[in-house]
Amino acid sequence: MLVTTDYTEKKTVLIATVIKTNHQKVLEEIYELNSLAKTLGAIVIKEFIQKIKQKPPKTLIGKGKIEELKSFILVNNIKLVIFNDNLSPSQLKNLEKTLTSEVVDRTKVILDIFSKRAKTSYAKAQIKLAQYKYALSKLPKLWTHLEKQRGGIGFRGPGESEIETDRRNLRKSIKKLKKNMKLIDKQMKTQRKHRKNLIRISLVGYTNVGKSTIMNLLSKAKVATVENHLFSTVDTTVRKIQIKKQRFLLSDTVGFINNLPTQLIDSFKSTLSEIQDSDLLIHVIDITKNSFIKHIKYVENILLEIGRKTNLIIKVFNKIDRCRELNTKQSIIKKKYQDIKNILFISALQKTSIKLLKQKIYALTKRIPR
Ligand SMILES: Nc1nc2c(ncn2[C@@H]2O[C@H](COP(=O)(O)OP(=O)(O)OP(=O)(O)O)[C@@H](O)[C@H]2O)c(=O)[nH]1
Ligand SMILES: [Mg+2]
Repeated sequence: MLVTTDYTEKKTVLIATVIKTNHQKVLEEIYELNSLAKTLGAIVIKEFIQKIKQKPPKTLIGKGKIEELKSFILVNNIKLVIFNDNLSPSQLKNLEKTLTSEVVDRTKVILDIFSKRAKTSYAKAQIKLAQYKYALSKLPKLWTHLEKQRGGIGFRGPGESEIETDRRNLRKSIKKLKKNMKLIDKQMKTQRKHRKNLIRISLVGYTNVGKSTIMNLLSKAKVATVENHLFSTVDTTVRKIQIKKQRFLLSDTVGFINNLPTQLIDSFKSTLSEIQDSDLLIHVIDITKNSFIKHIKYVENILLEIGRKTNLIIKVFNKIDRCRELNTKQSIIKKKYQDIKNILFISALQKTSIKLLKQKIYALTKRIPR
């Protein structure tokens, strides 16, 4: 039922649309999309950024650009087209037909990365749920793949009743998965009750900022995978750590990204309950990124959406070893954020100020009753 896309070594082009006001934002998004596509093994040949006044509904981009794309695809033997925009089922279908190439959107790419990275059965189930929901939202589109499988040209396509059967099956699968996940949720809640006397800390932040590196440093073990990729971590890892005589539970969670697919946020809510239940959050930020202030906002918005009971947050600006204009950035940060005593500048790679981080964690949580 689920159509998986094979990205490996496929010659790929990326397309993003821009309306007057969001040029910078789209540039950042397409840069990220490029990393995401490469993570999946695609060979990105070119990025197209198309200014539009109003999105033409049928193919998202205008006729002229479609023609340009078509010939580029033909000449360069492009096999995959990735859109930064979310595409409706009919846009997907029309674009694939016109461009004679496989077309996917940003949400699909993120879902595929998550599905590849998930290790635990719980994370796998969460991603499957998100994929089912995504498939449901694109349902008529799935049939173009089935048509191809059944011999392509000449096949008349599905009738309404077949699409309806497909829809029904998807809904059934979603219901079944949700039921299974509820059972696991219950078990996890019981486990958590046993660990109630420990202070809980979660590492949160944008993807690729160094959360897992810090997790490994604080837990003095190589428990978390560290990679220079977006979304290295999609499973939550929890470890006991000790600072002075106080014991804590530290969790490393999935990274966030701008426009994180809603299907994913929904199905990851249980994993993210580690964050909801935390007594202290360590918000890690990559200070080398120009858009780090925006990243802080995205993360704060997602935190608002999933809910958290604590107001205790340490903002940890990481990667100072690699940061150009560190002084300028530090003064911007100090001006912008009032709660200056809960801000730290560190390098997890060079272990700079890790001691300070530990002291801060200890000092902030000292008064939490256990
Ligand atoms: N230069 C520099 N690189 C760092 C530092 N901390 C982490 N990195 C690198 O940044 C990359 C991402 O680190 P991770 O710890 O995997 O980041 P993450 O936030 O867990 O990423 P996801 O799990 O993908 O969301 C890796 O290549 C790390 O080696 C640092 O202080 N300085
Ligand atoms: Mg990680």
